[in-house]
Amino acid sequence: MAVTRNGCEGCNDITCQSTIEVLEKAGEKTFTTAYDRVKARGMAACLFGSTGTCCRHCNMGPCQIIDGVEEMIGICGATADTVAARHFSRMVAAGTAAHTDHAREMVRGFITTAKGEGPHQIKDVDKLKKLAAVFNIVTEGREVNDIALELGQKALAEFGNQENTPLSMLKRAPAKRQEIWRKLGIEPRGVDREVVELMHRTHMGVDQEYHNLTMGSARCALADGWGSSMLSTELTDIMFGTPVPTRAVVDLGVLRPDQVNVTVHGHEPLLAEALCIAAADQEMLALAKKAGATGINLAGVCCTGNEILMRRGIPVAAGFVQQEMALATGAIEAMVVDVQCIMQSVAQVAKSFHTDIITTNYRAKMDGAIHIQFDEHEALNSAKRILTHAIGNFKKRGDFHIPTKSKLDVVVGFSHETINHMLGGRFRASYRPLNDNIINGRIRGVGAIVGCDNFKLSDETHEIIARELIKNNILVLATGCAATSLGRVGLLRPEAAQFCGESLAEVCETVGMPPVLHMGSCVDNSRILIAATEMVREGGLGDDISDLPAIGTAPLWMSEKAVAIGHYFVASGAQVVFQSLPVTGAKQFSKYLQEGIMKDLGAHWNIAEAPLDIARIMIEKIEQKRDALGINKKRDRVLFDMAMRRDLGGAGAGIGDVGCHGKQHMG
Ligand code: NFS
Ligand code: SF4
Repeated sequence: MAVTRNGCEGCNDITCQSTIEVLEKAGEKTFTTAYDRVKARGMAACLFGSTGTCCRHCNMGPCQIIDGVEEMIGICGATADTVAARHFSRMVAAGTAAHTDHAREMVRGFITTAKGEGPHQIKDVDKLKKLAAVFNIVTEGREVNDIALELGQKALAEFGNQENTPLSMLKRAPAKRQEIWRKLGIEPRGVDREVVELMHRTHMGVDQEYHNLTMGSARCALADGWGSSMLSTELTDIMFGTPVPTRAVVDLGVLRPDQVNVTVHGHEPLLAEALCIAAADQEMLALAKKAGATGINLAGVCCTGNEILMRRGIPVAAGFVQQEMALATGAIEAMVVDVQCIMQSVAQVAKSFHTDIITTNYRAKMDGAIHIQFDEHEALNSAKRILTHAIGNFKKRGDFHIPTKSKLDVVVGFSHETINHMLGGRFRASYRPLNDNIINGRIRGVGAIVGCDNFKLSDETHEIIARELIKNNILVLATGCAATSLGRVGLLRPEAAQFCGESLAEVCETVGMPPVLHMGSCVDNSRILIAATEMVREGGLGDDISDLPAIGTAPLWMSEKAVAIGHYFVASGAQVVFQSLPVTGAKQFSKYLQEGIMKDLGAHWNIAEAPLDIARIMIEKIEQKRDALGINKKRDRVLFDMAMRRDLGGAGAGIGDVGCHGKQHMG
């Protein structure tokens, strides 16, 4: 297969060096990849589908609707706006359902841990107590596990709440935002209920008013952001530790030629954490040695990778688009998967090698894979069973090629607590210095680059946007596969300060932090909600999230989860920019999402195609917010004097001070 710098036959503008290297070495490959399939499909993505006006919600259809053409509305009379709004809402419902089912598993695992069953402990007692207070749980004089059990049970009850009472976590939002939700009647109640209600409202013949549907989906999305995702993040932190800055490595080069390579792919960290413990187990290591390997190398793929990267410094081998490439190295003994973002094609690619795909969750099985059910009560035994299987494959490994040029250092682990300490100092953790730096203009604002990568656009997209933002002195927060791809191009290192505008570079260099802060997996976007709320609370930047000079983008989104995230950001007052959204065939609904919704929620969706256009919109919006706050007055450039350095560094808290781990590999 011919491969060039800018792509290869059958590939869609690949620029990722490790992908190019793997495909080159694969020679006359016996498998096909998504790049081949994109090429085979050509540009023939369905017109109606991609603009949101195809409806198949009942058996009188499918109906293809053309906005403005009388005879081209649905058989039932549904208009383009109704159909596109329904479709949008169902994406929000599906995305929320995915985060919710994930969160429920985490809560169940948390309860198991609180009961003292299973291999995990309550690690972050401070955070446990803070969250307990949100749920009105008395903590004084009580055993840690006792508090945790009550918290777990109350959290679980939030999923099935049937009363008209709002979710407990909503009260963490700025008061003004809570008032907006109350007035609009969109405070989410039970998390499951919001998903069910939205599925009902989008059934044939129910909600047929795009504005009402958009508000219904805002309620559902908020149940995700401030409900299930936030619960998952917080309880996972309490159980496995709140991330602190940690050095690690990313990209396919993290696979080891001499070790049993096991990749963990999917989303729920319960399984991944158990595998981490099992991979360090003497019995497992002895087994690996007996098979001729020097150890067991765990590496992450997709968001579960981000979870163990953030907390344990376990390397991430691949993001979403590289999952087939990881297998194509021929160096992986087993790819262990649970739920979400696992392409069915991995089973087909694995067949060309000695690799086994091991499914572990009864919800997610796959033809051609081996199933070993993960049991949270038997977590360690399940993990050992999986590893034993992987070790058994080591001797069968044939020709393999691990990219040599690609293995990049990153510093990850920027929870909102860490940002607090890093900028505020160990003894007076606060968002004050961040706010001050935004007010004085050294940092113009905050841009979040989140979500997936996909095969539709160049894989340089995240990098182009991030570079443009930091060049313009905008601090970047990243999560999910976007964060992995930014790590692959070296932007998650303190050294990347050299690509920043002068004033952001000064801040990064003083604190010793990268200009792109990795905040975790996709459910960890809830950390951004809390960080934004803290900034509001700190003062000087308005009194609602919608006042902040901050904006998010998911330029390469592919999953419905990303739409739920986008909508909970908007419903929380933060603008977002997406690359395409299947709503544009419905004129009024599309205009409402991109303009009119501003009146209701103080934020709106933006749609832009080219990466630089996305960055331009983000910069413009941030500057508009600065104008509105009155902090864009012209001022003389302030030189960075020692007092300011002390101010920024707080009590000398740099990355190292906050507790940087140096762990890179297990085994
Ligand atoms: Ni988020 Fe994670 Fe990646 Fe997208 Fe998929 S792994 S939850 S959905 S593709 S970032
Ligand atoms: Fe067509 Fe209406 Fe049925 Fe949708 S619900 S498929 S628009 S008839």
